[in-house]
Amino acid sequence: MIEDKDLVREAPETWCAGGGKVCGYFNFRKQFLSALSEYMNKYDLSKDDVIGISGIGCSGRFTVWQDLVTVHTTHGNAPNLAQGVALMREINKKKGLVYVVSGDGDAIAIGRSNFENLCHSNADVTYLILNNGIYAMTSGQTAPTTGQGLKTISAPYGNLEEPWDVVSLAIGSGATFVARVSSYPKESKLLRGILYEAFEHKGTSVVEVISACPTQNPLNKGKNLLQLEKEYMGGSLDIKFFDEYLFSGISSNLRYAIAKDYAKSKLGKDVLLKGRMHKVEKKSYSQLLCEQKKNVKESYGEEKLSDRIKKLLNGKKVELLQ
Ligand SMILES: Cc1ncc(C[n+]2csc(CCOP(=O)(O)OP(=O)(O)O)c2C)c(N)n1
Ligand code: SF4
Ligand SMILES: [Mg+2]
Repeated sequence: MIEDKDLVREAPETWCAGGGKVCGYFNFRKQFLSALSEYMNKYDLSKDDVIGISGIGCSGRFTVWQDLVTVHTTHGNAPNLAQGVALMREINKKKGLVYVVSGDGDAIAIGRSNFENLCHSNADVTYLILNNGIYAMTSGQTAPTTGQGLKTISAPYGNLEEPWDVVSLAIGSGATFVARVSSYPKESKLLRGILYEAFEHKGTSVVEVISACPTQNPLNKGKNLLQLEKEYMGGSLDIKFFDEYLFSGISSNLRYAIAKDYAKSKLGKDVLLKGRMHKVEKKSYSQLLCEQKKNVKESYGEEKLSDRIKKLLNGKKVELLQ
């Protein structure tokens, strides 16, 4: 029986924890360990069956404290590494879990195309994005998730761009489980439940975790977690609110877009939707590849790949356009 504490690796603490500046990531870590230990016990997984991959940033430190098979990889490259690991595990029929923890900068700026490719492949990876709306580790530069107008050290007269919507991006790219939740203590039950569901989901699951950074985010500075939690709870709404009268007969990938539009036009203010937004069953690229490998053997026997291509070319030569 695995307990939460068994999954912790001793390493120096680097997240802000003093002087009223308590990082929102701590509660995420607590709920993550709790959901993961339950998941591992249910499926009888050992520590070698769980692969954790993270990028760079304060969020990237996450895997350093996990006593599992972990990789602290380069900025923006966690999704492609995870996709490759998931593919090999599918081919080798390994049981277990591949999870990624990325910051918003890591996932949506430098790693965005890798993130989209992962979602599109629907590889069996749980991708957790800690969104504090800022590049925290490097002192508070504008991130793709920073609010429009916010003054930061890299946009001193205000950020001109609208923030990227992580949920829309994940759904549009093909992820088959997508959710948004915060790491505020009042939402711990929702966070833990969604993490557990994401672990259970077969395919790419993306969970955006809204988190406070009272040290580097100008919107959070000078406020304690309780104040920030109150602001967040007042400005967010569970998508379930719309279930009764908006969603009968609507396909899962439209649910979030419709609810978002409705919330903006009917409730008259920007409400941040949270909860499970999207869930469908679909084969992953790796599953399709394994199936194809089997079928090719049955249909084409030992035919050489070069002979197959020659047949498809039907005597024509390939001309390279310059
Ligand atoms: C290739 C590369 N580019 C830039 C950096 C510098 N860098 C380190 S952390 C970071 C920002 C991290 O922001 P985010 O991913 O949101 O994580 P947070 O610190 O907010 O948790 C940047 C730009 C780097 N380490 N590697
Ligand atoms: S700088 Fe921000 S994100 Fe980084 S540890 Fe401190 S509070 Fe957390
Ligand atoms: Mg960040």
